[in-house]
Formats: sequence, C-alpha cells, structure tokens
Amino acid sequence: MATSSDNMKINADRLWDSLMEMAKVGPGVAGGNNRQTLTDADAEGRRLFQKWCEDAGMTMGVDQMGTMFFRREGTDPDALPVYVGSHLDTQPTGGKFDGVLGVLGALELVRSMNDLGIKTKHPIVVTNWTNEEGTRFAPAMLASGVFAGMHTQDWAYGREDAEGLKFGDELARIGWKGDEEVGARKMHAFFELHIEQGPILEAEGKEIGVVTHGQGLSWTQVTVTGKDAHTGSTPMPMRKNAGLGMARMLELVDEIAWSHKPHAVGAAGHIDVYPNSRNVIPGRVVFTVDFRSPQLEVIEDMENRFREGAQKIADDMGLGVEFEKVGGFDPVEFDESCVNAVRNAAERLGYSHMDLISGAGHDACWINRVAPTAMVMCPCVDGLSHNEAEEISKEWAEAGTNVLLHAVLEKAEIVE
Ligand code: HGY
Ligand code: MN
Ligand code: MN
Repeated sequence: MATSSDNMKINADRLWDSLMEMAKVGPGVAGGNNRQTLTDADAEGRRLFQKWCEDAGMTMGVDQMGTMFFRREGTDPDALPVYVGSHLDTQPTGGKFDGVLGVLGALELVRSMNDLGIKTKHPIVVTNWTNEEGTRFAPAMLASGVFAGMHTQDWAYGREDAEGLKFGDELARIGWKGDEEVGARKMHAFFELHIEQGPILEAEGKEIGVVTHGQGLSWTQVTVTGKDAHTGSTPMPMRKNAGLGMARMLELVDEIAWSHKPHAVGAAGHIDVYPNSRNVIPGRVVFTVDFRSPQLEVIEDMENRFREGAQKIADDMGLGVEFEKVGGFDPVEFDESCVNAVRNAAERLGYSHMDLISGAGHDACWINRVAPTAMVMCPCVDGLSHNEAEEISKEWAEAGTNVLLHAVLEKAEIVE
C-alpha cells in the first residue's frame, strides 16, 4: 500500500551499506577507490550493480558505449521514462562517493518505491554512464557525450589510454559492449544526485544544493619539444629544456585563471615527462590544461591568452609547442521545471538548501542537451573530492537521496 507522498523516505542504512559494499570493489591505497573505467575492477562493480538492480525487479539494457540502463515499469508503458543515475567509474585516487552516490542513490530510490508500494505513470530507468571521469580515456563524460550526439561512437572507440589500449577494445574485453544504439533512448527527464566536490554547501550549512547551472570546461593537451641532453655536461646556454618551458606555461595558466577571479579556475592535472630520467634534460613533455568558468567568454579568453603566451614562451626558448583540444563543454543552464522539482522536494522535506552552480562536470551536463535535466547535490567534508579521503555523512546521503526520490516522483507522477 503506497504511503502518502509527503512522508516517503528512503532507507538510509541500506543505502549506506550498499555504498560501503561497492567501495570494496577496486579499493585504493588510502581508503578510497581506484575503479577506473573498463578495468577488471569496473567490470566487477558493474556485475555487483547489475545483481542489485535485478534483485530489485528491474530489467537491464546496455548500449554500445557500455552504459547500463535498469527499467522499473510504470503503469503507462508508452510514457517516456524518467532516467536517474550517474557513474561508477572513479579517479585513480578517487573517493567512495563521487558518482557512486548518484548511481546507488537511484537504486535506493527504486528499492524504497518497491517497499512503499509506489506505482508511477512513467517508467523509471536507473543509469550507470560509462567513463564519466575521462582519466584513462579522455575526455570526461565520454559515453553521455556520445549519447547526446557530441562525439561520434567511432571517435570514442578510438580513444587511447597511456598504454595505447583503445576504448572500444577494452569495452569488448570486459564484456560490457552492449547492442543498443547509443542515444536511441528518449527521456521524459533525467536527474543526477552528486556530492558537491566543493566547499560551498558545508560552509553555508546547507544540506541540499539545487543545481541551476554547471560551469563550462576546456581541456587543451599541450606537447612541448626540446632536446634530451645530459643534465651534468650540457652548458646552460645550450639547453632545450622542455620541462622548464612547461613550468613557465603552468605559471601562465595560474596567472590567467587568477585574472578572472573569483569564479574562473585553471590547472594541469595530467603531466607526462619524457624520458623522465634523473640525469636527462626533458626533451618532451605532454600536459593537459584544465580551464573552467561559468561564463563561455571567460573560457574562450583563457584558452586564447594561454595559446598566445605559451607559443611566445616556446619561441623565446627555442622549443616546439603543439596544442590539441581534447575535451570541453559550454556552461550549462539546467531545465527550469526539473530544477523546481528539486527545490520543491527540498522544501517539502524541510531540508536547508541553496541554489548552486556545479564546479565539476557531470553526465547531466551533456544529457541536458537532449532531455529536461537537473541535479541534486549534497555537501562533502571540507569540499574535498578526487582524493581518497573524500567523505560525506550518512545524513547528507540520506537528504540528497530523499530529495532525489521526491523530485523524480514529481516528474514520474505517482498513480494512486
Ligand atoms: O572533470 C570533472 O569535472 C568530472 O569530475 N569528471
Ligand atoms: Mn562525478
Ligand atoms: Mn569525478
């Protein structure tokens, strides 16, 4: 028998147990996770998630990018489903909650609907998007990007990791290359629950972030070429030090981002030095510049100033430099009716909340281009993420998932 909608709540203990169980798959070295996309650990996590979803009575579909869809029937089989989910893949030194909370929160939403005997007009589809992180295979949000028509599937299949392995081959190797056409599924709406990955909600003492926008992202891969040479016997004036060139370019990235304070950010998280030998002057370095801002014109300004400045640094030092845009998306404004469903849920449930711009990128940022989309955020301790020490409280997980439940039900329409 369905309960009245206002006091519907999820089972926080069961959610937390599932989060801790999934955290055992692809453990990190410092209490977090290293469950990178298309690794054996990813495959193990997928199988565990599949078992849980099928135990909850859902039926699975998998598309040609490996994205997993689990369907709970509605009373109107022709009604477009409400999709809800996130990603199970992690950073190499990832936390237990980035992405995972959104996937297992969606599963908990269905488990609770089953317990409460809730029926909806629209079907519900719980989703695990492949390769959100973009660490092993750039760019980030790769599968949701193909789903939204931003990348071709062939281009995605050809993306290579540091060992030269191809995305398409690795997807087949782990046995998760599905048969569904990517993007063929049509959505009534999409919701994603995610930890904030920043300090604002905790600092403001808010339990829920109502995400109205997502900042844009630009990834430029830079290759600087100099000349390998002996660090001892090569006189300073003769050196072509690609490592030094990179250092000056990274200083420029920081300066450009600060010039657009307080919202713009810039850094390089990926850096490869060749030959990376203690007594060889680096002849080649490859690094990726990550610029972000809520304003597209700021992103474009940062990109342009960096390329000009880096080219001048290289010219002055007698180095070569090449630029390749390897990822990016424009700032996102989420769907007003879905955002209102999130805000209504937080208010109805009595959670403190505030509007928020997402600092990180998410699958929702691409899906927003093909379906009405919104995000729910909960705080994380010290705003820390992409770090094995990432932590949230069970209460924050519970609040976020309760709001997700009520927002999804507003769109899926409860049938008494
Ligand atoms: O890069 C991002 O913002 C996301 O965590 N993949
Ligand atoms: Mn994430
Ligand atoms: Mn992440």
